[in-house]
Amino acid sequence: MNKLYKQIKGKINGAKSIALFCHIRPDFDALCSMYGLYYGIKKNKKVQMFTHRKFNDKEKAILDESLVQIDNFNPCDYDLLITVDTPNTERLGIYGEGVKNHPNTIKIDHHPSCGENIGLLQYVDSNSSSCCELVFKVLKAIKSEITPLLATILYTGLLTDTNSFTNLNTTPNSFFAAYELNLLGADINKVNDIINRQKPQSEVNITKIFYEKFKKIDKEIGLVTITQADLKKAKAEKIDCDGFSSKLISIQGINMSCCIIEMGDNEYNCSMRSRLGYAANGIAQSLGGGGHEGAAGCVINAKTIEEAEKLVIKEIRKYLKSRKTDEK
Ligand SMILES: [Mn+2]
Repeated sequence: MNKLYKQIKGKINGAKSIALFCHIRPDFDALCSMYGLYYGIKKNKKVQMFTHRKFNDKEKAILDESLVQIDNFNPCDYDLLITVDTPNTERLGIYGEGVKNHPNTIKIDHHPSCGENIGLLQYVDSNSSSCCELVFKVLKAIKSEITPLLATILYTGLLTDTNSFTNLNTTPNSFFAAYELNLLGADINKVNDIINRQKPQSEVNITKIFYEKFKKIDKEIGLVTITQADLKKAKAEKIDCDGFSSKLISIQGINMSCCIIEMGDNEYNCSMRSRLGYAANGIAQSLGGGGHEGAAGCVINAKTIEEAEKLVIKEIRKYLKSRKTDEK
């Protein structure tokens, strides 16, 4: 067994009580990495998962919400803390300080490091499609029993973080993990149905607005801005917009895409995608965020959504210009 897996195994076996964490505004990969780890290590231990918000219907269809706690985390109650899918303290939200000051922490993540690092022991592989793929590797290495339920959960993170195996992060390893999880009993039809075939009406409503507001800038930048008023009109929430930047990059001719969503308090969430050969993470980084080459994001503070849009477009243009100069 590789040394890192041995160290992780030692820490998990040596702990009696473990707390698990994922990032703020969690997506399926974050939640499923946490749940996957939970089911894989909970035997003969006290393991508690923590998150930041209640689950939506899709999440409830795959994950047992009664197992997770929101807030009321006391670091002294646990002798080991494990974070998944989270690159830094800030992304841990209200749990950041507690994790930062704990003497025994493990980080399992697939994001390139940015911001204030976490985890005294780190298993980070930014070439991995999803954090679930890494959790699967860890569970196999420490010889956890992978039940069909656990396989289904890990498969969900793999499917969603690769956007059904279409994102640039999809590798032979992701297909191989999917193959193995399927053999272990992952209910891939159920997951596919929940993820790809059960769009709520709210998402349909906001998607109509999304296509109305789609703008093509400089022939190759796809941009949409969604305001709180748009969400209200569609009776939708931010989560209904989760696939928007991927939709933008699926449009012919678009090389860089960006979806900006008004969060309130002069805060704008900006999610970016890039076509093969283009990188979104440098742009996100220059705006205080981060992510992967093909998928990145940041939060922008601006007075208006127009101002946020201008800031993002400026950075994208700067990047595209430098890219053209590099090509010459
Ligand atoms: Mn992820």
